[in-house]
Amino acid sequence: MKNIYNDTIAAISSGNINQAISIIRISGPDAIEIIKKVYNGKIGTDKTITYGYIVDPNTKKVVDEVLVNFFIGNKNFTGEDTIEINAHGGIIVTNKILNLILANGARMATRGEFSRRAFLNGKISLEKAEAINSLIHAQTNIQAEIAITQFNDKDAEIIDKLEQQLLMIISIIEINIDYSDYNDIEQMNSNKLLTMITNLKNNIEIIVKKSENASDVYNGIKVAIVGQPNTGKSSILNRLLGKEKAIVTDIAGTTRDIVEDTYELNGILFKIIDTAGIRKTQDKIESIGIERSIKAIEEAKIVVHLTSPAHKENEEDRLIKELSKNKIYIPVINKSDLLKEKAPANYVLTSAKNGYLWELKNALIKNYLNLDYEDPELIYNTRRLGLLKQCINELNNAIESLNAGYGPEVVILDINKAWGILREILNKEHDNEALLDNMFSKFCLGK
Ligand SMILES: Nc1nc2c(ncn2[C@@H]2O[C@H](COP(=O)(O)OP(=O)(O)OP(=O)(O)O)[C@@H](O)[C@H]2O)c(=O)[nH]1
Ligand SMILES: [Mg+2]
Repeated sequence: MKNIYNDTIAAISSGNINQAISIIRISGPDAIEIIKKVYNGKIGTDKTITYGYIVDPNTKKVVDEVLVNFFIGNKNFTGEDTIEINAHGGIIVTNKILNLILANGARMATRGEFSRRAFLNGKISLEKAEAINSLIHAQTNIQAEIAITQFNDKDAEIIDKLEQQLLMIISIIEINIDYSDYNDIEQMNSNKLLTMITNLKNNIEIIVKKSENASDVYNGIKVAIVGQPNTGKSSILNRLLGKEKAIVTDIAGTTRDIVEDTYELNGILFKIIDTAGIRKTQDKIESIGIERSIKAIEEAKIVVHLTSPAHKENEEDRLIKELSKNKIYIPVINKSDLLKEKAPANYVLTSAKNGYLWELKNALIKNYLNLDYEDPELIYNTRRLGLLKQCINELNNAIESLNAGYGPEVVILDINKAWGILREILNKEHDNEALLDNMFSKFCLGK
């Protein structure tokens, strides 16, 4: 594999904090020339480590005592000469070394540029690059496990299977267009074709739906806590988080903007949003906050609707219910410590005051307990999911064309688009060779 860059990049790979060891990484065609200028130690061969000193070539002063890893050639992560300096981990020293390297011919790397080079040099797929990134940013065990499943591209199998089904459909249509005179060819029957396309579309829809559900868990499930002022929304948030994140007072209208934090329950990550209480108000700041509350409901997967004992449902509550259609809706009576009579059965009870939260926690987690994160049909990659949805659209177009009585010449256009999209998911070329191979192998045309 030939490298395509003519500049050399460098960055601190271990994070800019005080730590036991820090790593400065250099990658590109001049990596060796640059290290020679600043390193008093042996220049190693591929995959060796040598010991020495970083020395400022101008002042001749020793900057640090280091170990240097050499990855020479293209059989490494980035696919180009890479050098990693293991230094003593102080921020000052680490930055001094980086500055020396930059002063001697390297350019400061941009975010993710080493991985980007790895991808462009054909060392990792785009999906693997994304999986690495996800692993680094994983906040829960489940996220880390999912990220690792993405290292070996199992999506390819799913997409391949769909592609085979689509090729079968294309073959039937193509043959009926091109070879309609042959007798032994399965004649296209538009009802049969409709069934095949619809089945395939349904399959893809199922994959997309369960993948989106799993992706929500992967990315953090958005939960909006909403309700009338003073019902205890901020108190509930604080209790869940175990810290005083939002301001709590007995003044109605305390929270005026959304307050957000992540909360892990049984390995599942929730992004909890505390909102301004929804009510009619003349206060400009508060009403902006209320608009944001409404937006928070729209963006949330789960709506936790707080009321308090003796509260009668009013216009605002009805608005919240209306906005919560198609969401997981959890009606809650907070301040249950003040309850005088038995609460209605369909409500979850909480008391932020007493720390009585388990009913709410159960309700939050309930829908996510049975997800199988290792289901081989899950696709976590947003780009791929987006393309699958486009594919569904094209199949819908084909179904519409068929229903409107259009012939195979028209339907094939949508189907070919759908096929192109499936190929794009795995970055395959749109090649007709594969189509023809499939066509002839399945239908034995040459006899
Ligand atoms: N008795 C009792 N009081 C509570 C409970 N939860 C909250 N409170 C009190 O209710 C008042 C309002 O609490 P907040 O958490 O600020 O209510 P909020 O819904 O965020 O209010 P806004 O931000 O104004 O919409 C405070 O005085 C809290 O101490 C509870 O479970 N029991
Ligand atoms: Mg509040």
